Amino acid sequence: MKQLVLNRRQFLKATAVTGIAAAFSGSFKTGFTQGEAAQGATASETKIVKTNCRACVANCGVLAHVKNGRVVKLEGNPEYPMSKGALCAKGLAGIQALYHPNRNKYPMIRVGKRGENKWKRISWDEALDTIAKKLMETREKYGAEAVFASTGGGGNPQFWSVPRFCNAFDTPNWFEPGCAQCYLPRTLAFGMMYGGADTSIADSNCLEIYDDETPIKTLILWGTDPSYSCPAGGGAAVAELRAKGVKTVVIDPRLTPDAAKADVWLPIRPGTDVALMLAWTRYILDKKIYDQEFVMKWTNLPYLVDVNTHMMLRVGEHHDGTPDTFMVWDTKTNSAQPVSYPWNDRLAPALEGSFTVNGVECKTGFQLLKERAEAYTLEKAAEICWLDVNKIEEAIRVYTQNAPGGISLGVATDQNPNSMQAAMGVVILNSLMGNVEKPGTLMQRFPMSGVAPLFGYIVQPGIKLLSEGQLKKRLGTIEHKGLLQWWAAQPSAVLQAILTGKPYKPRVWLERSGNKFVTLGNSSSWIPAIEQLDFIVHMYMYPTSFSAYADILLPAQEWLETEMPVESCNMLFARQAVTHLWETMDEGLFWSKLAKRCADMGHENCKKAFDPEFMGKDLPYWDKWEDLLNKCTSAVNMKWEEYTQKIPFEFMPKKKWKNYYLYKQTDLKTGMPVGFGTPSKKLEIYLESIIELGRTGKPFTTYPLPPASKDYDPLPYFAEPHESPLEGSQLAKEFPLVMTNGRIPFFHHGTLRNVPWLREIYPVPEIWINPKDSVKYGVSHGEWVFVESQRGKIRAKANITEGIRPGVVYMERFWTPETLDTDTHGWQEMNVNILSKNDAPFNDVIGTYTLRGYLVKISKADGPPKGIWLKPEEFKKWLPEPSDPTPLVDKEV
Ligand SMILES: Nc1nc2c(c(=O)[nH]1)N[C@H]1C(S)=C(S)[C@@H](COP(=O)(O)OP(=O)(O)OC[C@H]3O[C@@H](n4cnc5c(=O)[nH]c(N)nc54)[C@H](O)[C@@H]3O)O[C@H]1N2
Ligand SMILES: Nc1nc2c(c(=O)[nH]1)N[C@H]1C(S)=C(S)[C@@H](COP(=O)(O)OP(=O)(O)OC[C@H]3O[C@@H](n4cnc5c(=O)[nH]c(N)nc54)[C@H](O)[C@@H]3O)O[C@H]1N2
Ligand code: SF4
Ligand SMILES: [Mo]
Repeated sequence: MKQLVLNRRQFLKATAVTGIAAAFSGSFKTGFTQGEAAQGATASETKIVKTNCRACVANCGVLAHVKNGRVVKLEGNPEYPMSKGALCAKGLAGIQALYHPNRNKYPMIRVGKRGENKWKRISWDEALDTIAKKLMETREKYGAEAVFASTGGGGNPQFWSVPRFCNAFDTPNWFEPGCAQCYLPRTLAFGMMYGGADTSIADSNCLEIYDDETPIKTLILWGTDPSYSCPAGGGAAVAELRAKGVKTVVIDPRLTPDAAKADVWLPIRPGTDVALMLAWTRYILDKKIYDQEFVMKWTNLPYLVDVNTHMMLRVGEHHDGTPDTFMVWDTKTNSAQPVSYPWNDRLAPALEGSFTVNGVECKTGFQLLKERAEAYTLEKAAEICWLDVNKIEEAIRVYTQNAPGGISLGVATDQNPNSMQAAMGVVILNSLMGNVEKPGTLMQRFPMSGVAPLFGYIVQPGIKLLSEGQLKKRLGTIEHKGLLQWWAAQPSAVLQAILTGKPYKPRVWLERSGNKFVTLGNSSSWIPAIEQLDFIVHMYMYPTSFSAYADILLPAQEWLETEMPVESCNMLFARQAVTHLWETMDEGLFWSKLAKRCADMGHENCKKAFDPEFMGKDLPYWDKWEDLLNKCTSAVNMKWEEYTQKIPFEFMPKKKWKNYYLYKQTDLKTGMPVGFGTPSKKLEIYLESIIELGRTGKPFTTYPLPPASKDYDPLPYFAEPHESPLEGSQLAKEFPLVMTNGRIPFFHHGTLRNVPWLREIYPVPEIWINPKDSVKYGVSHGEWVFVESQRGKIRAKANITEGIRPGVVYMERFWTPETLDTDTHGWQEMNVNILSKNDAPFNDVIGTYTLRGYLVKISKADGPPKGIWLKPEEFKKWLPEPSDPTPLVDKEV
């Protein structure tokens, strides 16, 4: 193994003992001389490097202007099919983030007491050795499961590095603050019911909307605001569609730019979406406006279900990859008949009805869905969701009378305990209208290149390493087996295990993302747990509140320093490192190095991870970083170097790539239609396989796990938010307002709060309050208010606006790097996650807790929190300190 080589490191080791802000500030000069100018440009010429932003998950194409080895300007790359040359404020902030005077520059070790904030610079070798030693000791004493890791969610290009490392280390415990709270409910529902991608615009799906020629006529934005969550790409695409006459409906308690321009805006009460979805379903079924042919032939709704076991009747179970043979009620013969895949034209199956088959009481899937939706009349939904009954009907009509179209589901419904059911509800509403794989619809399975993202290469091989016994110990996953789709633990279960020691005590935390106090629910509840941990590592681009509690801090690279392949529609791009500063390291490399250290120290599993004899050609680790990149680009038969010279290029001509109606095409192996990616090859609106998931973990494990405490429900159900504002609620007397959240376009989660130009635009969090509530609670526009839940109290600045419905308030997550060195470490003053809820009830399938839709109260405050910056000139201290580039870290493991 070659050691890390860094320029003149031996002369530069600093031994200063100092506070976080000072430790990372400009006063801590390195004296590094200038290395080679980035990308081979001579000192005087400006070179334009094609790269991709990663200030959020959208990866917009960027042209980085590099002069004298420094990035001097960023602009959008017009070749990128999704953003078409646009960049948002976060992307443009890349230079201020890169050259921020408070970057994490070197590995640091704590020298004072934890939280005292005193640090000493160490070498990467020392850091890796110290961490690996601690991991090995912990494993020896308490078992590998006593080590847990966490990472960042949306926008984190190295997401899968963490489970990969954990698998190699043989600990089942890692989490991220999204997951059960973000995206997993949707990937799970769409994956299990349809076998294709979900319809999140902010997660770069709904590829149909980027096609200038799409025949789409209507777009439903359900709990998503692309104008804020992906402004340069999806947001712009939605605006273009609207300009062309596409009708839109927005279901959102907040008047976002998309809501303001919608044909119908439904300002729903937070947390009640499933009730509204069931009402849409009932209306569509009742009025028989669903796509009869599609529902009959391509969904599993005509199949008979045993009402006692909730399982479908089968005459044949097939184990050769062909679908089982299910039963329908044939109206010609008035008897139950088997229907082989794909269809039997001699049968006339009943869609609705209850039947007795060999003494077994059965109903069709359709009948069960109908009964599930029965209670949700438009009037009932209006009452539950605080909506106007006529507006609900108008919205359904816009959707059902303007085909083709589709429903895009955002993250809003992933953030309350009804999460999985909402995602199922949207699959159903898209499918009932036959909005599947047609031109102009959102549910599509267009081919991917295999090059990007890196996920597959990074995690898949590693799964083999996690032993069966260890998987059973994964915290929270036995009860919430939907987490298995992402191989993740449940954060609340990890927290409880630390606090109670049951079923065992996690002791070491490897944390690799921004500010967990801003992104985890009820973040103060983590403090007593953190105090009990033996060892905490934090790796990030700059110090955050979380760093204050760590024992070792590691410097991660900003996106302008990293490399990875990027895919957009039918084209390929490359994120290219345009510079390298100090001793920052790509995160992917860090996890490889740590696994290697553990292997060197005798960790058998980690050794296997590097052993081609055991792992075969799909090694989860690589000798060189470039080997991984080469492996990715081998999907298009190129080495990384050649690939970066060719980008951008089409991996498939657009016409071929837009592969509509995949389900109807002939599978050459079987001679049958391809169908959907489900066990029955039908769109599984009645999600029978979720029952087996709960009982055994299938299809995400190869061996059975102990069952969850109760079966999961194959159809969506509505659950009133636990903290309910409805009449009769005791809690609502003290906390009368419903709190919700949503994106603003200036920051990505906890990131970029240290970028002067962004903080100048949005220095402090606003709380949106309806004028009626402002009168009721005696607060005026622009005033500081206290916001309080059962769990804590924060401050925010009042924005009195009709843009939020009465009874609901809205806020965004916030922390203040300027108070990092104070007792609050910047996360306690204005952070909405001090108020949110991370205990039961959880979503049954996935373990989701409540980030949106809990109760708060507001009252007048005497002013802003102490020490926060409000005036533009205060942020000047954070203006870029252009540092000379340093030679790239040797990318050998
Ligand atoms: N109250 C409330 N809480 C929330 C939410 C909410 O709406 N309301 N949203 C939830 C959601 S949807 C999510 S996804 C979570 C997010 O919560 P976290 O995942 O904890 O968020 P961050 O760590 O800030 O996100 C990781 C950041 O690091 C940046 N990054 C850049 N390069 C790298 C790299 O190489 N490696 C890594 N690891 N990171 C890199 C990413 O761009 C990203 O901005 O927060 C959740 N918490
Ligand atoms: N600028 C910026 N962009 C981001 C991110 C970021 O932090 N900042 N994060 C990225 C990530 S990880 C994600 S997951 C995506 C999320 O992207 P989106 O899915 O677009 O998510 P949000 O804006 O968080 O939430 C969407 C809308 O839901 C509304 N809402 C709140 N409660 C409810 C409710 O109960 N029901 C309904 N129907 N609507 C509700 C909010 O007002 C908000 O306008 O954004 C990504 N892009
Ligand atoms: S939307 Fe903005 S932050 Fe996200 S990738 Fe594009 S430019 Fe970057
Ligand atoms: Mo997310």
